[in-house]
Amino acid sequence: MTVPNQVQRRVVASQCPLDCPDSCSLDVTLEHGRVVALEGNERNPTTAGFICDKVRAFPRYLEHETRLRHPMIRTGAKGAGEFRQASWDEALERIVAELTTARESAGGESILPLSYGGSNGSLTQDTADLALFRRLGASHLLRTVCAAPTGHAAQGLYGRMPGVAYADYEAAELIVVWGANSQASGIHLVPHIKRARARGTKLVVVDPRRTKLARQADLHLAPRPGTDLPLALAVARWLFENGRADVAFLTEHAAEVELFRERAEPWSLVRAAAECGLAPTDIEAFARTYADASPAVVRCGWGLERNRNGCAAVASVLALPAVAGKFGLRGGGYTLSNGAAFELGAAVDEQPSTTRMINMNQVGRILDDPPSPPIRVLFVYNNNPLATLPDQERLRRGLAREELFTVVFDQVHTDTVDYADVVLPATTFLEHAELRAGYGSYALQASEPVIAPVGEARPNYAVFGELVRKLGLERPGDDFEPAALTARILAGAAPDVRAAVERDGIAFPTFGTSPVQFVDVRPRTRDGKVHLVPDRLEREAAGGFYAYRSDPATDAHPLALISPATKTTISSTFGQFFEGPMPLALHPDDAAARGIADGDRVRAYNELGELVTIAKLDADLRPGVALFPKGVWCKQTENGRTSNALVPDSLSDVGGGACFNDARIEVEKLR
Ligand SMILES: Nc1nc2c(c(=O)[nH]1)N[C@H]1C(S)=C(S)[C@@H](COP(=O)(O)OP(=O)(O)OC[C@H]3O[C@@H](n4cnc5c(=O)[nH]c(N)nc54)[C@H](O)[C@@H]3O)O[C@H]1N2
Ligand SMILES: Nc1nc2c(c(=O)[nH]1)N[C@H]1C(S)=C(S)[C@@H](COP(=O)(O)OP(=O)(O)OC[C@H]3O[C@@H](n4cnc5c(=O)[nH]c(N)nc54)[C@H](O)[C@@H]3O)O[C@H]1N2
Ligand code: SF4
Ligand SMILES: [Mo]
Repeated sequence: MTVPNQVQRRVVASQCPLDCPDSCSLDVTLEHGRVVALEGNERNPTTAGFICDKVRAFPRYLEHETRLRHPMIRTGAKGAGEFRQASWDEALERIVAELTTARESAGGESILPLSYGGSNGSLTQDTADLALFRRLGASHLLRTVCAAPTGHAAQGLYGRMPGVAYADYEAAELIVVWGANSQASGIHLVPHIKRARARGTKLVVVDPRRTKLARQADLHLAPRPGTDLPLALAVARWLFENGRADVAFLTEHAAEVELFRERAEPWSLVRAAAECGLAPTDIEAFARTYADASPAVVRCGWGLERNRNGCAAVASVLALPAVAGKFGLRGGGYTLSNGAAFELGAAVDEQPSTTRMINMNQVGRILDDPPSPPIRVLFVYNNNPLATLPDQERLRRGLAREELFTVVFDQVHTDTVDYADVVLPATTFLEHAELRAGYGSYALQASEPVIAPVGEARPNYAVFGELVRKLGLERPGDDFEPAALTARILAGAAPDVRAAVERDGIAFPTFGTSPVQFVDVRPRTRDGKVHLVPDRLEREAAGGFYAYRSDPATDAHPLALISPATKTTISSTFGQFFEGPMPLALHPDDAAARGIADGDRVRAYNELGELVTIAKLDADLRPGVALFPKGVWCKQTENGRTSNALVPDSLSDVGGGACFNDARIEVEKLR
């Protein structure tokens, strides 16, 4: 018997692939084929049944007015955001024609794909897109907007050895959270820190502002942004000088120990303290607490990489557990990214790129002051550059160039979409298949689409696959369907991992989910040792690795602007939900010195641009530091600019990383 109006309700499994270390496993509730709720489940133990509020509200994102539902073609001026609806055929034909003309007239390097893919797994980035752009001979994009400095440091010192699992923080006697804001950007570590604290574990936080965790810490060091390098080297020097270095461990497991000691030598407590704006006694207290505690673990975040010293700063922090001999015990060592926990095969079989390399942090410069050949076709996907890349003014000028043909392939109508010539609508992770390894939690998960695409949205693998065919670039054996891509990726995995993904949709690394460093996992460097001054980094760093570059502040622009993550967005994803002006946070002393009160309209500026918004006084900031978070959409500020209008396109010491927190500004009150 059928019951009239009975709600067809079912719960299906999925995973969250957003750019967050936790990689939650999800239960998605469907009613009549529509998503009505997302919850965390226990399949991925890290999720432990709870997820963040932003993804819990994902049904709103799926159907929001900003969602792109159809291909579109520009009708208004560049940047005006005026389009007419088009068919997929018309949009793709136009793209094919532009790609063909660019390639024939100026060579493949006049084409630039622009993607980061932090919120994408192994099926929606570096599959059909990689095949397309390699076969076109397009310029090669260096994906450096995030994690390039940390990646180089982690690779150089430890060969990206997997880190301490969140749950094992409960075994630590000391937890150091360094340049990470766990309450916002990786929430599943927080309950373990709480439980550890309840049984007496000490907590040290290193952050230029008093975060929620810093407020609870036994010791909060608030260095000036970009000075973690002298701070960590001073701690290393103190360990060596005071007989607290683990000589036996270093002799057996580390290389370039003496050279590293020499690099730390200039940084006495007093000199480092002056550079960092800290008390020498606080640095010493930290060094002593760290030396005394066992097990001791460092959660190293990404806040310390986003500056001129980024790579060496991260390396100097990662060197501490080796110098102090903190490995070999559960709850001892460090955590950074666990993104290399699984060995996986390549989704597509393409030759390495030999074309010119373009650093994504300098795309504005490349478009605005074109090299030869200039970029004629810019293809943006998995990225919202106008909101998230440095030197926003320059990028805006570059995107406005009439002779540039820009495709933006996105799920929603972002700031960047306004500058597109052709817009393509993309599916979300609930509408396409995905395979994703967490970079915090130890899980590799596969998910199937759980709903039909919204409007005419299509997955990346389908659209790029079709472009390959339409351009006549197919090769025998091409198959960009999710099943074939997944099979090729899993062919490179350990047999147990492959079997578990195929059977259960989730797999854990061969070493399990709670490895003890130097017991269950070891450095994956060529000789299995920790390299304290890795050759490659030494060669790449001007002036040698660990050379310190001083603060870029000037008398005209004395305040350091930092732009960390917020709880309500993932980079700029979900930015459309933000209501009301995002304030610029200032320390009360800095505000008072400028006659600025809470709620005043202010102008933050430097030689690159300006940001007009309201001021918020925040005594949790270090004096001299201002904050305007990442992820804000240009559309939502009074003058259509975000922190990135003030961020230089300079690069970190090694790895070509973005220097978001090297923005130096002045702020004035507006009437
Ligand atoms: N909710 C949410 N979660 C996220 C993201 C998000 O946007 N929202 N983004 C994801 C991504 S892409 C990333 S890369 C990670 C980033 O997550 P985190 O590693 O937490 O990085 P940030 O948010 O950039 O900054 C973290 C902290 O570093 C501090 N900081 C700034 N400059 C310095 C410095 O020079 N030294 C030190 N010691 N600290 C400094 C900031 O005040 C901030 O509290 O989070 C991921 N998770
Ligand atoms: N000022 C300042 N700026 C920053 C930072 C900072 O600290 N300060 N942090 C930086 C960091 S850590 C990061 S990681 C970057 C991230 O910057 P972005 O890479 O730009 O990340 P998002 O803003 O999340 O934008 C990703 C876009 O891809 C789209 N997308 C998602 N999935 C798909 C898909 O399957 N197909 C297609 N076609 N599109 C898809 C989303 O809708 C979204 O618009 O931002 C950086 N920007
Ligand atoms: S964004 Fe992070 S915390 Fe939120 S559901 Fe996704 S993985 Fe979990
Ligand atoms: Mo990031």
